Amino acid sequence: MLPPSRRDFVSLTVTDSGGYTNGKQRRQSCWRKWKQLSRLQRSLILFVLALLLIGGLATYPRLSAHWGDAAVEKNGGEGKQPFVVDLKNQARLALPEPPSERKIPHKRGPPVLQNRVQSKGNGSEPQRAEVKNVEEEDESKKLNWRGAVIEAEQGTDPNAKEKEKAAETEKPSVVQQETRLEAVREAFRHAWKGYKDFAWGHDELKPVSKSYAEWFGLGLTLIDALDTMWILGLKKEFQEAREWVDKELSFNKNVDVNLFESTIRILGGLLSTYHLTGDALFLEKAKDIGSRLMPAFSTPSKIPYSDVNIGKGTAHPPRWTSDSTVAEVTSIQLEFRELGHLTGDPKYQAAVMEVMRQVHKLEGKQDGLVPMFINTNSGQFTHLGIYTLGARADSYYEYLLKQWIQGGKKETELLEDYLQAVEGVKKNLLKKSSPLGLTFVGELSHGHFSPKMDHLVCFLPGTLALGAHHGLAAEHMELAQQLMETCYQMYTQMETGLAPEIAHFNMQAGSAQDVDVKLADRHNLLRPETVESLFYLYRFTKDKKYQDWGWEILQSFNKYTRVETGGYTSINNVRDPKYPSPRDKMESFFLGETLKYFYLLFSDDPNLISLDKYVFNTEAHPLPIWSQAE
Ligand code: DMJ
Repeated sequence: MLPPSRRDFVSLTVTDSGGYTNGKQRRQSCWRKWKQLSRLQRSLILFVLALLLIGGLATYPRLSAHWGDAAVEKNGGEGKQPFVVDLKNQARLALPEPPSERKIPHKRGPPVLQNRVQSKGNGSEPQRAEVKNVEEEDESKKLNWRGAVIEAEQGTDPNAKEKEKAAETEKPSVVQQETRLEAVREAFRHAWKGYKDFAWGHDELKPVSKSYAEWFGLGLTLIDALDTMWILGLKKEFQEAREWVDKELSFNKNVDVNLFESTIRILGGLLSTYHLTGDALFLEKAKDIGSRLMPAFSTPSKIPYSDVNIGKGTAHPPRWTSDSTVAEVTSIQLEFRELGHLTGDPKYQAAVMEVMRQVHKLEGKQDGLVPMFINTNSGQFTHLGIYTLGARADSYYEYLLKQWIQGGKKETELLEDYLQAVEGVKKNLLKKSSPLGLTFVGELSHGHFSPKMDHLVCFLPGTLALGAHHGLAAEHMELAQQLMETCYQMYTQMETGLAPEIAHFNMQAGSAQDVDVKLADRHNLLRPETVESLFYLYRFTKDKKYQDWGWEILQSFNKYTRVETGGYTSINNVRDPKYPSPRDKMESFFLGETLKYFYLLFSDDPNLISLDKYVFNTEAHPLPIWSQAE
């Protein structure tokens, strides 16, 4: 037994580490000393050792990690597991394991977009924000936050993030664009079904009576629609129509045709289809009809007659007059100039430019505005004193600008006449309506202003915008935008959402609405002018409101003019949604122009008939702009 004083204390003898001792001896003396301790002392020592051991084990991983981290940094820090690299950043450790679809974003945009769009509204926004922050941080460090190795393509596109963001905002509009384009294709197919079933090879479909009408007997609708089918990508329909042109179309017919209408629809349609397809069949047909129309120019004044018999080679004015319409004789130039260009035969260009030369010099204009008639004997304007941008004068103004563009902007007389006419419109025909203060184009009759505006005038916003695009005054674009709003209001203020043929604008303060329509003017012929201008305005401004306005108009056409068994019909009354009164006629320009312009309006592709390469004739057939060198 030990004395009590020694039982209460643990005594450890520390040997002098500097002195040499034999190990065996030391073990023996330790053991002896241990044996000399009381049981209580030994228990206390064992307890303390056990505590030290447990504490040491508990801190081992942190120490191990720390050592590991030190080793990583020494080796450059790449290719390691994230928990090792990110020990200093506890936020990273807090991130959940990313779902597998999140591993896609660096590879492909759209699938990620979908995930993100879908996750909207699921209450997952905060988590998305957290992930995004970490991704951004990692990008700067060129280290994938997931610890995976970044693939070469992922790491080398410095704009990947911007592209992904842009794609995210574009996505809804891409879907919307395709929906609208498909709606136009569907409308075309529906119209074409009616034409095919009931009017194949004839001029116009009568969709209600399921029959057809002839005007020239030349398959007018089919030819007018050729390039529309090409642009809309309707290959099967186009092939069927080409087959008909190849096998059935003959201009060797004893038939009177209107020079202007057959030039803009048939010659224009064939030339444009030739340019778009490169198919020589259409050029051959264009040459054939072009040469057969030439007798119209054999008049005392060289101002052409309105009608030609393409089988007999004779021409004449209408039975009741020797006058021709000014718009008609001055809106055939783009087509004959292009025919001359393609054939190398100067007679085509010479004939139509002689008309322009004479009209340029004529007396009887008011500030560049032309009367509506011109005499084929004297070559003088007749019925002086009435000035309009509507029927019988409209496309004169359009073709001044477009010939200048077609010819590479060198023919200064055409430009001068156009610019003077725009000033003439501003000075004499522009007024504001009530209550909305819409800018509209009225008419002048022997010095009296009339607030009457044809739907035909709605070509003007598009033409003004085209001129501004080709370098004319920016104020032309401002006027274009004002007039575009007016043409849109001509639709929205009607009960059917469709414009009348002629509108009268209220100018007295306090009027209930801007647009009034006379009983005789309430018809809608499926005309294209407003949609045409919407197309130009959208192309040049990229303001989506123009597409939305066009979309509304297409809905209205579908609601009130679509005939169940196929085709669309013009209607008598745009103010009666209960009974718009079908007229049982689908004009060829509905397929040639209206649906084509809808399609181009809804497309966001500026190269789909680039307005720097093509100029549209007045029937919406694109013809090439000649290069500057020509
Ligand atoms: C088309 O034949 C042409 O757009 C022409 O310039 C005017 N009339 C119809 C369409 O409204």
